[in-house]
Amino acid sequence: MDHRAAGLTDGEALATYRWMLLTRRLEERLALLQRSGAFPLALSSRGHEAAQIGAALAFQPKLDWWYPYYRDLGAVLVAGSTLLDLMLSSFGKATDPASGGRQTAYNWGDRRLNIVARSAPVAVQVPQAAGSALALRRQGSRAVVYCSLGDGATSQGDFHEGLNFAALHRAPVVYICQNNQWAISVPFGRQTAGGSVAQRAAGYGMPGITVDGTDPFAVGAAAREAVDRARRGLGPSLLELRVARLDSHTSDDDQRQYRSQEDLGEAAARDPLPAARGYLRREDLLPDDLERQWEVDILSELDGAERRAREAPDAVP
Ligand SMILES: Cc1ncc(C[n+]2csc(CCOP(=O)(O)OP(=O)(O)O)c2C)c(N)n1
Repeated sequence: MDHRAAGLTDGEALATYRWMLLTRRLEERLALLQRSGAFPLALSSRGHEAAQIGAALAFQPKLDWWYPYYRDLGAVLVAGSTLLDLMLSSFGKATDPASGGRQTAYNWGDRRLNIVARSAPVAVQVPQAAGSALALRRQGSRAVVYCSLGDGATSQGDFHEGLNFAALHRAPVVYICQNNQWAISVPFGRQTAGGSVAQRAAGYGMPGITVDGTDPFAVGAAAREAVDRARRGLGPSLLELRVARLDSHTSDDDQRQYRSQEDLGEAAARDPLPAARGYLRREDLLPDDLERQWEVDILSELDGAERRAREAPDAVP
């Protein structure tokens, strides 16, 4: 989608891509660190960046509340987590803002930023986000709640209970389903009746919208509308962002065991990074030197964060 049609200035379009690039480079560093034995788990967000950044930028950090799921690296960055915060969490250090290194990595949380740590069962955050949203409204807050989940999580009872409760009470929450077509090794078609997540919203009387999750500007436009609706007291929405999962479920998984070469090739072709970059280049918005400078800056930020995280005290046993 043309970024102007999505209501963004040239500067905002560039900033969107800068966030996507930061997310990608951080993900790559965490994967490398895991492979080198620095910590046990890495969980890839590659392929989801446009969805995460496009959606998260529609919210107001520090005012709004966040229930991100484990793949939502880009959203926690936009919410205000620093590279150091996220490294501390992956390294399991005592100063990790989520849990002092006690929680499994990728279950991020930060009291300072209204990011609520979820627990491991998928979809538990859906009713929690509904409850928080209702509480915020009763306190007279203008805050809206961001709650993300995968497509597999929509098979859980919590998903349906949460949507029902949120809609019934007009809770100011936006549900962001990042549909990558896989729940570990189970394809979408083998666990989701009806073929659509978004359509399920109709049963609860809330808007349900399907968006190309590889287009950050289309996602942003849909998310801003949903946030605005929630802020005006009109209740929750469900966005289904269709994305491609480029990597295995986690660093403990090998997707070549259950995905065909053809499927992997189709996913790779839907990588949102080169698509967004190509768009900005065609629009003459992303000069070579700016891109080079960003890469240099991000590399140095990552090096600094990694060094400080390595030096930080370990979690207390
Ligand atoms: C209730 C529950 N069942 C099973 C699991 C194991 N599990 C962890 S992640 C996952 C896949 C979820 O897939 P999806 O919601 O599509 O998100 P994705 O990882 O694809 O982004 C499963 C089955 C779990 N954490 N909780």
